[in-house]
Amino acid sequence: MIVRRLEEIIGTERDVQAKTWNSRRLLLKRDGFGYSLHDTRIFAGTETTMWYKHHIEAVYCVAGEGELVDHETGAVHAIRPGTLYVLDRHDRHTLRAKTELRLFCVFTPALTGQEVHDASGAYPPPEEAEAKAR
Ligand code: 9YT
Repeated sequence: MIVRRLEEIIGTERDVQAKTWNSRRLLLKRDGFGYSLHDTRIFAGTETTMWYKHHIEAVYCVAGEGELVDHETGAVHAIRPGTLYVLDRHDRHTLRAKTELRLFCVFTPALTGQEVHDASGAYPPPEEAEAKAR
């Protein structure tokens, strides 16, 4: 059994900072489950464009208000507590946070640790991230 608390992760290497977000990575590849689980904050007033070419991400909003733009269709979806979205087609998307968003995110395959977005908004493929983590 694994029991972990957010307070134990804050300020460690599992607490990853980017310009528009901060991700507390509760479960990573090395934990051995095939998925990673993150407690993510998206900062108020920011816009983040992402494109997970090598991962599927499921995102569940538990706090905050924002908007999700689907670049494939142009559709704009309201994000509020209780909203789930799944990027099951590696969809390019932009997340706008009106207020700070708190999102629980699950990635498959699991992230290895320190991934931050490249210029296209992607994370590297698992093999590449693994090589960097060594
Ligand atoms: C919602 C989203 O994709 N935010 C970017 C950070 C990502 N969730 C992560 O690495 O935890």
